[in-house]
Amino acid sequence: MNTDCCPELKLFEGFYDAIESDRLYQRLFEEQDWPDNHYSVAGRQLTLPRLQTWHADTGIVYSYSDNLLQTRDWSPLLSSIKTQIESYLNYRFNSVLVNLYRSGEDYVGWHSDNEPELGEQPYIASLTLGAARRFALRHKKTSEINDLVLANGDLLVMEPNFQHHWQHSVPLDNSVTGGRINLTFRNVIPAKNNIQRNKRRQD
Ligand SMILES: O=C(O)CCC(=O)C(=O)O
Ligand SMILES: [Mn+2]
Repeated sequence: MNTDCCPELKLFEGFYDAIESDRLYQRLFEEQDWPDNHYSVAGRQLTLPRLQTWHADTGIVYSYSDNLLQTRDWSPLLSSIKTQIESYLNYRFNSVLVNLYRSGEDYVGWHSDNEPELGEQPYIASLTLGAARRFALRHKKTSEINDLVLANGDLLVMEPNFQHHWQHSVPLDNSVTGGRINLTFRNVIPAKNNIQRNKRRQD
């Protein structure tokens, strides 16, 4: 898949092969205690268009949307995926956001992963398991649109400047019937963590 638009994106297709990716998808799908995706902001009832869990090292807190994301421990499975990605990239992560797109009707809207907790230079590794989905990119200044397809087992690395220049989304796609789990491994900076309350995107 073509990442020519964005030198700050590195795509490792088939980081896990199809058999291993299917196995990981199934195990995560079953073992994750997926929370309710309804939450309220300023008294308004909202629905997150996907399911989500957040896991982090002790002391790392990432708060938004009335505690929609409770910090959970690392399961042995999540830890082992983290370790494999860390050794491959030679980079350490202290947290992961796990998104379950139950079908093509689940999505994530336009945003950058540029929350203050991630610091000025966020380095994020994103693993796709399950159904292939379009990963759309929109340049912040020119509004140029590009896209990639992220397929089962693909690992996408978003190097720091990517978040400065581009927004991304996984658009709704009614032609997709299968589920997809995406794990974005991140490094939250503890010092800033409790000072800045984070107002993250809600869709
Ligand atoms: O599902 C994906 O590929 C992207 C998820 C994402 O952008 C996020 O959780 O911040
Ligand atoms: Mn993101």
